[in-house]
Amino acid sequence: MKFEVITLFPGFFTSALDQSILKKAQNKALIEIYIHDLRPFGLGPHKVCDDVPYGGGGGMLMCVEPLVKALESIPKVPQKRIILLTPQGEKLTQKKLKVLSEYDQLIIVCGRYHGVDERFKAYIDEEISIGDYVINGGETASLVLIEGVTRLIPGVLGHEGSLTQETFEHDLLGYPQYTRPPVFAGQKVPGILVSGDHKAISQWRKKKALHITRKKRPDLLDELDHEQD
Ligand code: 6GU
Repeated sequence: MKFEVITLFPGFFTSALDQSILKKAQNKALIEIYIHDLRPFGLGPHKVCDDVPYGGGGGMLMCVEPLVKALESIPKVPQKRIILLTPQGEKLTQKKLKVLSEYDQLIIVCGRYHGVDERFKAYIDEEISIGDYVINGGETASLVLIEGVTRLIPGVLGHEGSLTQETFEHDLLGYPQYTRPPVFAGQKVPGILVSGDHKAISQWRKKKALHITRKKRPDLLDELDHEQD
C-alpha cells in the first residue's frame, strides 16, 4: 500500500510515522508513506495556497490550483483512491477502513477547517470525516486513517487472530480483559477466566460483549438488526 499525503504541514508527520506499527510496516515494506508539501505548488513568489472566500464570510479557503498541481505531481497506480479529509465527509468506520485497505494507493488530501475551493471536488473520489467534531486540519485525521488501514494489511500485526477478536470486528464492542495480578486492590479477575474451560470462556466473552454493546452503544446493535433484515 502506498499512502501519499498532501499537506501544508509536512513537519507534522515526521515523528508520528516513525513509531510503532507504522514504522514496522514501513520497515517490512508492507506500506510506503510519502508526504507531499503543498507549499511549493503555491501561487506567485509567496507560494500562496489559501485565499479569502468569494462572497465574504470568515476564514481562508485552500485554493484549487495548488491542490490540483500537487495531485498531478504524484505518480499514480491503477488501483488508487483520492480522498479529501474534511468534516463534511462520510464518517469513517471500520467497514470503510477495510474497503480502503484493498486499494494499492491512497492519495490523502489534508483539508483545512474552513475548507477547500468547491471546484477541487471534481478531482477527488470521496470526502471522509473522522467524526462529528471539528479539528483544525486533516493532518491529524490522516494519521487516524493511515493507522487504521495499515493494521488491516496482512502481515502488519504479529498476531492475526487479534484482528478478528477485537472491538468492531463483529460490530460489537470488545469484552472485558484482565492480566496479572489475579487480585488488585480487592478487585478479582472473574473466576471463569482462570477455569481453563475454553468453551465457557468463549460463551462468557460473547455474553459480555453483547451486554457492554447494549449498554454503551445500542446504535451498533440497531445497525446489526437492519443489516440482517
Ligand atoms: Cl477530516 N477535518 C477536520 N478539520 N475536522 C474534522 C475532520 C476532518 N473529521 C472530523 N472533524
